[in-house]
Amino acid sequence: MKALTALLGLALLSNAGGALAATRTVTLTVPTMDCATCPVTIRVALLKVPGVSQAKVSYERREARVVFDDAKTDVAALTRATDSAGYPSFLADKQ
Ligand SMILES: [Cu+2]
Repeated sequence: MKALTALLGLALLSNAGGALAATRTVTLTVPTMDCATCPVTIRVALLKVPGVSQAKVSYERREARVVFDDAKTDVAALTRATDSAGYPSFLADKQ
C-alpha cells in the first residue's frame, strides 16, 4: 500500500511538472475583426501553429484566447499567424 501510494505520488508529480510548466494561456487583442466570420479565420490560423491546443476568438471583445505549449511555440509565432491571415494582433494588457 505504501509503495503504491509512493508510486502514485511520483506519477502525479512528474505529470504536473511536464504538463503545467509548458502550458501557457495568453490573450491577444485583434482590433481589425469586422464581422462575425473573422474569428473563424483567426481561429483556424492559430490552430495551425504547432503547439497550439486551444484557440477561442471573440468578435465582440476583439480578442483571441490561446492555449499553447511553451516548449513548442511562443507569442511571436501566434501574432505572426494572425498577421499572415490578415489580422494583426498583439498581447493584451490583461493576462
Ligand atoms: Cu469578418
